[in-house]
Amino acid sequence: MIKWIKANRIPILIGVADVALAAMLAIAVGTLAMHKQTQEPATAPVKVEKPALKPPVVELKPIASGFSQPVVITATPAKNDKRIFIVEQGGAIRIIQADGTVVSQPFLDISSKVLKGGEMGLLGLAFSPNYAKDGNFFINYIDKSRNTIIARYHGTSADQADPASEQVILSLAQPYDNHNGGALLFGRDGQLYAALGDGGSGGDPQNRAQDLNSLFGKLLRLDVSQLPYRIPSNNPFANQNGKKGEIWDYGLRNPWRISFDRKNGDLYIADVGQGAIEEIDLETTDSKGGINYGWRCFEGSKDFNISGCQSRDSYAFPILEYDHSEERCSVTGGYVYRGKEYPALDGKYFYGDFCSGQLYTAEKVESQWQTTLITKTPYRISTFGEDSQGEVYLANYATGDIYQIQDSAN
Ligand SMILES: [Ca+2]
Repeated sequence: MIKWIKANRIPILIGVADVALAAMLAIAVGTLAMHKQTQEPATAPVKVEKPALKPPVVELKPIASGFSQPVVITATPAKNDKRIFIVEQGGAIRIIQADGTVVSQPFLDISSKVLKGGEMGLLGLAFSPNYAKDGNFFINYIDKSRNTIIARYHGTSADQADPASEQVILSLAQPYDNHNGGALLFGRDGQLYAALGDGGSGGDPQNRAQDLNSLFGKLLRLDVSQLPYRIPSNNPFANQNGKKGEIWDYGLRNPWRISFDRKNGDLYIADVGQGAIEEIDLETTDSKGGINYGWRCFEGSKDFNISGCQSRDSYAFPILEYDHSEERCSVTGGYVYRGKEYPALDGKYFYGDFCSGQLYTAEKVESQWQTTLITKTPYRISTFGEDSQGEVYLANYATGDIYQIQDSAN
């Protein structure tokens, strides 16, 4: 609108100035100068004041249903690709098209390879930053022999991947059924980040999350530009004896969902607690990695099992934590809203609890993190996700419904 006004007014104003100039050629130069001066305010850009935003009123709009145990919501990075991909824990990936219809054939179905039940299954999906060109995407699942598998697949056509294209890049035998993590994300550095739980049981009995020679309880950072992968030379423990070079961060219990803030690259890690405290950790985009998030020494900021642990200043503690009152039991990490549709939500980090159905936002206000309970849903909030435009969604694990987070006030 502003461009239209400018483009159409400028020629008119030039015309007026020309007429004025012709009329005043015989008049004193000083008068001409004054005349031009009085014309100038009219040539200034037209200012359009944006209406002030009202306090947002968050609503959850159902956009698609019929999924079985949805655990990931994501999209390809191409801005013109408006599809949303839903991962079902049993082993299928399905597509919601831009018009809201669900493609009947799954994008990929590896259910015959997947060990299901409890916290096992198909758990992660990330599209290559160059997906439009290379067609590659990465998944994390538990196979029939209870290994965590991270594998690359290839899309054969827009709505169909090739199930025979699997190339396993990492395999890790799980000592227990639970705490498998599973989140995969590409950072703005082009590296693949993979979140792995502590191996399971309770209380991390083998102290794996603190062991730098184990991949359990870690956030890995892998260069997948060559298969199976390379260890980026600037990973914090690259080329160190007795330490796994794949590790970016450690001291995690079950980092069920992680996200990058697409505006600034900050990393949010939601780490599920043992029996008392759920936590969210923040790693700013300038981090060099190597951060110890504390498990099993600490659950949240509270001592858990400090046998063999360092002083507290050796660990990074959560920006947010909450207890298990009000039926809460398991944090589901979400996203900082950076979409365009609802500007009053900009900068708010959405997250929830799987058991209580509570949906929260968090924001840093004058160096203090503050949380707001948005609503107590009747949903089992299993995951959040972003589409290619930065709009944010969440899934109800129990019913298979997908909701978009909207602001009905603006
Ligand atoms: Ca922690």
